[in-house]
Amino acid sequence: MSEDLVSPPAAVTRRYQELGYWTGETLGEWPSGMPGRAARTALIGADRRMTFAELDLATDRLAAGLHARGLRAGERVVVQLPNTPELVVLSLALFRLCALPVFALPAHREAEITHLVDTAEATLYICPPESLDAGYGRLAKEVATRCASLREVLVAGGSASFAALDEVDAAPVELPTPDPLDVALFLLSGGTTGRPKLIPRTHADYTYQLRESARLCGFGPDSRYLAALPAAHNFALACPGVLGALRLGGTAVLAPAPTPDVCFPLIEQTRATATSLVPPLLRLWLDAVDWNDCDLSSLRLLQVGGAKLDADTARQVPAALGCTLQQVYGMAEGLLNYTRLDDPWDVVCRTQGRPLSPADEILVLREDGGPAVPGEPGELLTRGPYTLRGYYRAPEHNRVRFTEDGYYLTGDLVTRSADGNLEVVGRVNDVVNRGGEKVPALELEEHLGADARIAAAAVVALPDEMMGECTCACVVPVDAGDPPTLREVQTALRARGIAAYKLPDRLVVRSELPLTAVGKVDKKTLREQVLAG
Ligand code: OOB
Repeated sequence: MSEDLVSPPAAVTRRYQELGYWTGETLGEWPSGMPGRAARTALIGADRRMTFAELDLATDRLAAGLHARGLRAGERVVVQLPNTPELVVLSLALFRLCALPVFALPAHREAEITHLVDTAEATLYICPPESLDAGYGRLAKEVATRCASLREVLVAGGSASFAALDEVDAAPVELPTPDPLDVALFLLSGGTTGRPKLIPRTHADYTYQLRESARLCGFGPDSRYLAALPAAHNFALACPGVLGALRLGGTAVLAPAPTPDVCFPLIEQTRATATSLVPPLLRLWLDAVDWNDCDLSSLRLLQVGGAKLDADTARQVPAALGCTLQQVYGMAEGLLNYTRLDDPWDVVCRTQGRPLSPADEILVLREDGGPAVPGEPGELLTRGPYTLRGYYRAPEHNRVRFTEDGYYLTGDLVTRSADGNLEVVGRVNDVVNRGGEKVPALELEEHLGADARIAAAAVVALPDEMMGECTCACVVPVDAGDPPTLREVQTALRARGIAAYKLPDRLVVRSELPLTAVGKVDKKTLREQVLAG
């Protein structure tokens, strides 16, 4: 498998080891030295609680059961489970077996799952329960027939055609010891174009990310992290997320859905102290606070990231939810930027923070390749102790997404201020090219979002005979009975002092915007919907 992986030069590995960033720690084991860990609550799911002792035993038995069915170190396993204790037990079991989970999201379907199984040549696919969505039954069958590398499909909760994950069980056996420099898991690239790519993450880089993120976020043994977003996504998994809370002897609470009707009562019941959301969900939570009577007072930290959060929404968080806000600008590929808990409030509301590690190297490059000065937008390039050096089995892609000296081209347009904080101002290609005049989608979206009559907005390019492309604003009105007209939107934008060429040419009113698997606005689908009329 190693020829498919791109590793950093040996000297870089040595440097990260000497600096103490890459240690001998591996993901399936807890760091020693925490008295009383066994009796503490590790996991809380909808219908099940587990102490660390129970979690460890369940993990060892599942690992042994999988081993007995033929699963061996180095094999890849596509894992697609909702937020349940089973997801955590399975992940830890795979880490202990040195088998490599490929973390798919519950929203993925045939096209994505078959692509992941085929690319990883996975031998095992773990499918979500049919009780959650009848479509999963079909999905399991489809994947089993189409993917030649698969030896087995296991279904959570069981099914008529496949063995049940819950029944895989055996007396614990001796397990291999992972090399901390080995790949431990694969995350998926979050791009909204093309198929998801596989991101190899090693024990050393991922444990470093967990450790540093937990320290930065003030996590400790009393942290109770609520996974509202899919726990298989980097944000909820390890920033510091579920794995970060567990590592310190804290508790992970697994929410079956991220909506306020599910999460608010869970926060009250479990006294959750921290959680993370994408901006569209934060807006839902803020709206729900008015009619909610749950006690949210245990919540100390709300992390928001995954897409740009506007400063006005950010400012509402402490009064509405009674907790601190932290912006997180991260990517499955590695680099994480956080606002710090003691940053000035204005920095927390207006910026997406700065890199987690002193060893994160950042370049902000203008279109002509020169370095951008503070405040000037450019593409963000990065390399560092937890950023990939290449996607798995994607040499053509790697040639264009990495520089020769190992920097990853994020495709994000950012500005960096003199104090080092980053602001995401767009995507390199998310620009409407209106006859040569460039309209950055995110910039226009932020102006639209500031309109009191607009609840949510997304800007997409549509084909245009005259200009090549024209600008289409898709908006969700605050009052569905009284949506704004194109003329009214244009007038309001003009009043904000923006250039005429940036005004939208078309307005599409929607009751909601399509979302990606993790809850960001899915512009690719939105554009297809608009084109289909
Ligand atoms: C997170 O990871 P991915 O891999 O799903 O998506 C990464 C991309 C970034 O390159 C950027 O374009 C966008 O999502 N993004 C943000 C952002 N956080 C991510 N854009 C603006 N503001 C932010 N705060 O989305 C992710 C991974 C770990 C932690 C948090 C988010």
